[in-house]
Amino acid sequence: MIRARLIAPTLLAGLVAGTASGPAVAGSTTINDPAGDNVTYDSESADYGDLTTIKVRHSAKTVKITVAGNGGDGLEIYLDTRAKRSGPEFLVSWESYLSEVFLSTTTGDWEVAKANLRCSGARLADTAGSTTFVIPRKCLAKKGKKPQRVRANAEAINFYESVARDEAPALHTFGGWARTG
Ligand SMILES: [Ca+2]
Repeated sequence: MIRARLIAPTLLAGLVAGTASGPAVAGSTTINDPAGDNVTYDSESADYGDLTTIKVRHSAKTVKITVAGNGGDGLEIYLDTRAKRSGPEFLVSWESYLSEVFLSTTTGDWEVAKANLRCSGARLADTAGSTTFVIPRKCLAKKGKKPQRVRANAEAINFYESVARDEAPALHTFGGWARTG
């Protein structure tokens, strides 16, 4: 069960979102983000909240997002499912000290629109060195129609400062599309 939670809006919300075109559509796509481009504070280790690889796999029933690197306090994964609408449609969020995965809808400027979406089957699959979010494709449907393609932006979040430590591939920018295989 997805729990209600208010999510702090990311900073720098005024920037224009999205990319005009992306790489070829495929059942899976990978975002490669440089190591060492994260922001750390005080005594945190150098790799705290440093994202390196985000893989999106789009199958008949689920969208799986696997994040490699260091998630730090937690992660926010923005999902774009409609190319014609500005910004993402959904936000998948997770805090490192909780086990729940939260799903929200988003506005065109990357803010939470409706939190606490009911999404039976949304879960976290934690494996060594990476974190995988499993989102049933039906939860991403619009008027009963499941998305034909999905692309993602990932942020490692500093919850205390409400800022991103690292963004992949870049601030308010999506990776390539992953069409259902
Ligand atoms: Ca990085």
